[in-house]
Amino acid sequence: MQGVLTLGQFIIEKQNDFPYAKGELSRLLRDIGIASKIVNREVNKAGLMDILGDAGTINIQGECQKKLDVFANEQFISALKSGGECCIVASEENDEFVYIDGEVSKNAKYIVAIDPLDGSSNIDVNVAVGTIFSIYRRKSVDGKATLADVLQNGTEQVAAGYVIYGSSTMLVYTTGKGVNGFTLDPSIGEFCLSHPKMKIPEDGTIYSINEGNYVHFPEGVKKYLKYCQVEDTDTLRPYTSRYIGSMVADIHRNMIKGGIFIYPTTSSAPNGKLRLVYECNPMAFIIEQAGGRATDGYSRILEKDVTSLHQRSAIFIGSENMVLKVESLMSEYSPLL
Ligand code: P6P
Repeated sequence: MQGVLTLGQFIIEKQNDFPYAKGELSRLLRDIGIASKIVNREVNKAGLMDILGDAGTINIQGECQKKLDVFANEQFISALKSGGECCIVASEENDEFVYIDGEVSKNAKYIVAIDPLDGSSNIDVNVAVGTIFSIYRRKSVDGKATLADVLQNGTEQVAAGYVIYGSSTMLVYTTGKGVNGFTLDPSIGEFCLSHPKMKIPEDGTIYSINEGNYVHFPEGVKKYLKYCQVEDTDTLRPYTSRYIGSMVADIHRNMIKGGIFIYPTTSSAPNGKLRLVYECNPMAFIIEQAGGRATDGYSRILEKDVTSLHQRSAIFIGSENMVLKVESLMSEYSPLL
C-alpha cells in the first residue's frame, strides 16, 4: 500500500540505529507486536466471550486477576518464549520472574518487564486498557540470567513501549531515539505508522489524578490541585480534570494533548501504587523521549534505585512545565525529611 509503513518495516528501517545489533531487538519488538494483536482480538470481543470477570486467582499485588489479565500474560510470555530473543520475563502477574530456559533463549541478551494488561478492572465497563513493556540488556555475561539482570535502573532501558486498546489500538514505543506511534489497521492486521516523532506539549491544561484520595495526599499535591482549580485566564486556569483510571490511557491522552498524570503517595499506598519496574520506568522513558518529565515528586523516575521486582513509586509524569510546577510545591509544602 502506497505510503503505509508497517511496524515491521519501520523496525527494520531503524535497525541501523544500532550498529552492533544483529536484529535481535528488532525481532523482540516484532514478537511483542504480534502478541499485542492477539490480546487486542480478545479485548475487543471480551463481552462476547466467557473471558470477562475474575479468574478466581489473586496476583502478588493482592489484586483479583481478571480472566483477560491471565490470558494476556500467557500470550506475551508465550510469544517471548517462542521468539527466543529474551531470557527473562518479569511480569506484574507473576510473583517471581519467569526464566526462559530454552537452548536459544537461555543465551538471549534481552530482559523484558511487562504489565500485560494494565487497568484491567476497566474491561468489564468497556474502558480503555493497556500493555506496558520495558526491555533491558542482560548484564550477566554467562550462566543463567538472574534477578540482578531485572533490577536495573530505568536509565538502562534499551526500549520501552505501551499498547492502548482504546477506540483504536495503538502501539507506541521508543528505543531511545524519539517516540513513534503505530495504529492497528484491522483490515490488514498490521500496526501502521500513524504518529511519527511524537512530542508531548511542554505545557498543558489537563490534570489527571484520583481526587477521591484527596484527604490522604501530601500537602504539596493538595496545593497543586488548588492551583489547577483557581481562575486565572492568563495561565488558562482553571485546568480540566480528566481521570480514566487506566494509566496507559491517561498518559496517552496527555501525550497527545498535553497534561500531567499524578499518582502520589497516599495513606493506603505510602510508597505510591504504581510499580516502578513495569509501569513507571517504561512510561517515564517514553515521556522523556517525547520531551516530557517524570519524577516521584522529588527525583527522576529513571534514576531511582530498583531494589525489588514489584517495588512501587509515586509518579508525576507529563508536560514538563506542569511537572516542574507541582515539584516546586512539593519541595515547599512536602519537603523530603
Ligand atoms: P486508582 C489500574 O488498576 C492502575 O494500576 C493504573 O492503570 C491506574 O492509573 C491506577 O491503577 C488507578 O488506581 O487507585 O485510582 O483506582
